[in-house]
Amino acid sequence: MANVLTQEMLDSIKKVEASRASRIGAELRRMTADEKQQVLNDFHPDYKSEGFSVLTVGPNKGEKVPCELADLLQGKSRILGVDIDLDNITYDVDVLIIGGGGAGASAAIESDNNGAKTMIVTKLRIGDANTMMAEGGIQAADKPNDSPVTHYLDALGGGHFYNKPELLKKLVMDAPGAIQWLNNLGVMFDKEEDGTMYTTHGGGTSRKRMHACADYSGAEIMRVLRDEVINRGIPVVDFTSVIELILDEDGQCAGAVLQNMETGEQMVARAKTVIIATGGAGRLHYQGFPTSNHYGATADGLVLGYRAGAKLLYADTIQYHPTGVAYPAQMLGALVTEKVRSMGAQLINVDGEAFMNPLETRDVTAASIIRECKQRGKGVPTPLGAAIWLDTPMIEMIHGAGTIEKKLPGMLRMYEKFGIDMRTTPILIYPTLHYQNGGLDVTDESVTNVPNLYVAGEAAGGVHGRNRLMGNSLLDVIVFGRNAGKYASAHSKGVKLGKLTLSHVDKFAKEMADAGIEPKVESPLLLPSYTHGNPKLADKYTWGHTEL
Ligand code: MEZ
Repeated sequence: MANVLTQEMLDSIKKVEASRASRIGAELRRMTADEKQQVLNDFHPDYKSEGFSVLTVGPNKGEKVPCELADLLQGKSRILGVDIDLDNITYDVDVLIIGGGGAGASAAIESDNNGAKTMIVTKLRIGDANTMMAEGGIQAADKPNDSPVTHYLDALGGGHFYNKPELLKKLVMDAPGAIQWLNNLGVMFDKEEDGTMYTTHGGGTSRKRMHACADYSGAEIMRVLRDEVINRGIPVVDFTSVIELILDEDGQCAGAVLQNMETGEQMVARAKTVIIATGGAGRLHYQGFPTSNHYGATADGLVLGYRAGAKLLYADTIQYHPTGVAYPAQMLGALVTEKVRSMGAQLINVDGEAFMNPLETRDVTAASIIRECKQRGKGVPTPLGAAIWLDTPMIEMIHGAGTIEKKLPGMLRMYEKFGIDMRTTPILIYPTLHYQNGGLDVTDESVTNVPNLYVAGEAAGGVHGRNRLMGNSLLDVIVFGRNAGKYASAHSKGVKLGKLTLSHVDKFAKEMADAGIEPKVESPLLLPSYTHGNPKLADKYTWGHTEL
């Protein structure tokens, strides 16, 4: 251990150990509403005006979004100047699903149930997605002391009352059924000895409603969904990205232009309905933050939808998970599940002080950690900036020896690889870019303002308001993946498509030219390029988050 941690870290750990016994069982004060708002205003990245640009064109013209996203939304189409023969149709389906994560797979299963000719297209492989990387669990009010109404109120408060009511209602009402659906498909949830679901708290939840599969909940759920898609024989076109949506002459969504990621070959897929299930944007590294996200999380769906005329909602609100790995650097930004805090681990500063209740909502917790490091100077020095201790040995003291191995086996192994035993040594964390709270605006039938265009999962905005609670994302991909699959497949039965066109792409480019905008990048991005071929730009991605 001593060769992994610096002397300063070891000195600070002594203070953490010295205060530990007195902290166990102590009730840590909750912040008042005013205190929360103050710390958000002063320290949350969403409140830093320099991180945002105002859009000059498109359906959300005049609204602010993160600078990196604005560049993509107002980027250069990959098909500008390319002659695409829209009569040469390679795939002709009822429902085209873009994205092979939890939302895409759930949508495909329900669409298939409805008898629709369904196809998934994914730029990587099915399952290469943020769903796979989700750790802590999935919320559902299915215990006698809980109810969907209580779940609704928790999520509404967490979302600062901006959640779209009809979406949130569907999320919480369909949650118990979603758990049963997954359980019946074969997901191995943690259970009590009598077979009932084992549930825990998450930040901002007033009841224990987090259902988990140890600390690899998303991987277990994705394993089962992927098997189901494959067993049903639903076609999956992998290593193929969507580079533009196709409309018809009446402005309805009518398919997509696909591009093989290896050969560059472009193909046309005609579809009566299209579901965008492309996930998040962590790989855009807003404000220089590291990310817990999958390599493919580059906001492609937002770009495709926006250029075709679909509106965004709350695209200016981003979730920074309070506990990303801050040290060792090889794991920088990787998720340390909130479950660690829900099992009792406290957030401790360099002097061994528990400076906040660890189960405040994520935005407040992340902002408080940043304040502790940046303003109060109470962070622990690391080579990449100041960080905060997450006092993991408390878990074993509270719940008994062996708990971490049983409940957090993935995390235990991750740290062991670097010579750190989190059962006996606290771990260093700092906020990491985790989730896009907003996205494309949809109705409770998961459809956008563009006819035949549906969105599910992280690419959709509104259900979580301006801050999502833990465990409502896995729930979102299941509930709204299934919802989009049901509605898109039912709707496809009555769709009559006209002549296919890409004129909206030229129209968007003209609108940009008229507004005097020179595109800075080609979009959708598809995969992150950490240097853009220019070694000097590598500096931009060194994520030293805090001055020491
Ligand atoms: O919903 C999430 O983001 C989640 C469960 C993350 C985690 O802390 O494990």
